[in-house]
Amino acid sequence: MDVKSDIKQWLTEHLQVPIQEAGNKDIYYALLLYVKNKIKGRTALHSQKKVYYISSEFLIGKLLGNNLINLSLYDDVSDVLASHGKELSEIEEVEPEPSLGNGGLGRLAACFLDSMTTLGLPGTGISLNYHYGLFKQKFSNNLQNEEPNPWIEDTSWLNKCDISYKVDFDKFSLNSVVYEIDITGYHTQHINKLCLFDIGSLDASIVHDGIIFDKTAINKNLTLFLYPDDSDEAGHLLRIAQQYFMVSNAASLIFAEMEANNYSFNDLHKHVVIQINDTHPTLVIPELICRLIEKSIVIEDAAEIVAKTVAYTNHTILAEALEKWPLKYLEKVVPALVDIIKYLDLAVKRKYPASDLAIIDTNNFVHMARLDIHYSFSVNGVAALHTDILKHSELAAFHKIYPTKFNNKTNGITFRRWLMHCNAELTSYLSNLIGPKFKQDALALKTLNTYSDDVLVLNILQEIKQIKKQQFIDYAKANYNIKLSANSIFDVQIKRIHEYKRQQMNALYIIHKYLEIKSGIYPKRPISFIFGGKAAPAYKIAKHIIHLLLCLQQLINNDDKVSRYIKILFVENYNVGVAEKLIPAADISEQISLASKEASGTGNMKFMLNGALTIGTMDGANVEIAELVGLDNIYIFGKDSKTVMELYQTCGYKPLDYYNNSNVIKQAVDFIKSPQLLALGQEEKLTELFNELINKDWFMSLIDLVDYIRAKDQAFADYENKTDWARKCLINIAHAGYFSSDRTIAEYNKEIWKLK
Ligand code: 26V
Repeated sequence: MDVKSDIKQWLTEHLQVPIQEAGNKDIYYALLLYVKNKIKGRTALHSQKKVYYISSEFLIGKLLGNNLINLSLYDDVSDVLASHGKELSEIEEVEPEPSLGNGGLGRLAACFLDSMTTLGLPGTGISLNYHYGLFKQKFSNNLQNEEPNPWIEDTSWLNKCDISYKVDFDKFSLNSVVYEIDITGYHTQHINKLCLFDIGSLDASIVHDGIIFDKTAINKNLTLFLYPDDSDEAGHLLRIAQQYFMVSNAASLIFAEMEANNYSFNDLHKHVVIQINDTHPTLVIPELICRLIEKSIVIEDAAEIVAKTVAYTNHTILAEALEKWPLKYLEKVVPALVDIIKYLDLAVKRKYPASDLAIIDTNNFVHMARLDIHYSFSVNGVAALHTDILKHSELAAFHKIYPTKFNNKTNGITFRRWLMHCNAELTSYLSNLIGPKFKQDALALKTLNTYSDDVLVLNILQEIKQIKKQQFIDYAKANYNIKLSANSIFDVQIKRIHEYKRQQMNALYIIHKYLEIKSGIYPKRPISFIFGGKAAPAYKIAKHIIHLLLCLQQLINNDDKVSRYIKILFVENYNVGVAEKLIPAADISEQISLASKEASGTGNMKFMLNGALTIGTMDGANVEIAELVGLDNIYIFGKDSKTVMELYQTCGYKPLDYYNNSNVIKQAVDFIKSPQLLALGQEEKLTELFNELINKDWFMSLIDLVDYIRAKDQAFADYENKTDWARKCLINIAHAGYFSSDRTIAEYNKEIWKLK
């Protein structure tokens, strides 16, 4: 039977009514089962050595479209549905998005699974099955509120397994329940698995008033939320319990697979490599040592074997994100590991007495990253600049004693999701123009360069951008009740809300434009400023920034005169699905972190691939983007990382000086406390943000503001020369191939994992 008939037959059999009469949700379930059935016979990749990618987050996004693409079924399913008056894209909409991640770290893990499978590398992802995910962001009164984000339905991609492991905590044990999600690769026959550990005794009814719950009831709450509030001791203990539960299960799984293959535990490192994604899975190190000791291996040898098995990826240099746990908390949750950690610490101290290398510091805090570095064989950063900063500044003391452990693996993104799925129009056009090779080998996009002076090609690229913009305009109208102009420039900043990412600096630019318009200076063309992102529930200033942006949104969008020129849209509950709609529609990609602070960024890569131009600092992977496309095709501004790091060292930055010495800065900052905004927002919050900016401004928004205004105004002026602008877009697309996660994963394998 041909594929279309097969699809049609399946749908007919699995729907209660004719296809044209069926509801979208029913069609979605039928397609989900169809895909699952197609995958059923597929076996997991297998070889002598396997990678276990342990991560507290896997931001996998909706899976239907992605799986259909990987299985080469997308077009056929789409055609069958269309012939019955149904749109596949509308069916995809009803899939709930798994809420298993927070930001770039989790999305990277998801891209990596896709690439591992596509490249035929055996790997298992390991994490937890958080029922309520991170949280759902709701806006009211111009504030972020948090609600549970339930995403698991009875029919879903999760497959319950019949294995269970016992996890011993100090005073009780929990038996795990294991769910697997099959990970397909692009045009490959094998699959990999994402293994999500859960508890059977979860009790979601303990959650009340948003995301509040009894943090001490570990047997009921362990897998409720990702990153539950840890501002008190009970929260800390819960976080440790989550991390321990994840790695203890990982160890059980790994040992079970070792045993099933009859491998000797002395050879663990020959068959297993564990990539730990940031410090959250660090406890896997003492846990594995503990398990090897139970197999009668002496602790010295066990520690050596584990260090040859574990590789650590660092994703941040921000001090507050580098985890350290009070030893006494670990004693309360996992006392069995404390003796091992103390042993590992002593062994380090004997060899390297310097206090900044110690795992346990003089205040009895356990530094997870230090544990990772001492007891792993590889430490990698995620972009060239980031790795450089790790080696020569943040982790210089470690680099000195372990020079060969350090290496760089510049992040990447899967082009299946971030081009082929989210931008079928561009994919199809590129495929016709330069041939389909780029779908397997992203570097083949370079061929596009030969068309950089072809006006016809440049025009079509602009037409595609307009189509994607119109699609987003329709979506925004339907979902946010806002009318954006197709004639406006889409200037987009979507990412977690954090001071170092400097959404506040973007807000100051918007205020600057608002004041200009009020004084009679108008932009040549309307601009749509689009934001998306969540603030950590306990992160006060980040929430103040959201408050400011929402107040500005209300002020500007309701001002008939101003809103003809500028509008703001802050999308509620930003997630992977929204990113897939917004990125192809963007003209300008905001990558404006304070130089040295953004380890890599991956949104920057997604935007360039979809023909948006970057406004950015010389930070993270922006540096590599700038090198690839050349300075004519990116808008770089601001102080560089060296200058910034010197300013930190010398305490040389005084925001008040910048505020007092520039009218432009002063007027923009003062507006935060203007009567217009105070009428819409809370005085206390806006004042706190104002004071923070002029007195502290830890991430130096004011030092870069004037240059930022220059770069943005330049970009907006350049946009008016449509052909030149389209050429810049083309050059960005043509150079995006380097940022395929297939390249990144091939490097991980060649230089770290060595699987085959
Ligand atoms: C740390 C912590 C520590 C306290 C509890 C909550 C929490 C949540 C996440 C993290 C890790 C933050 C690190 C992170 O997300 N890094 C991002 O990693 C991306 C992928 O490598 C990279 O592109 C971004 O630049 C980097 O910010």
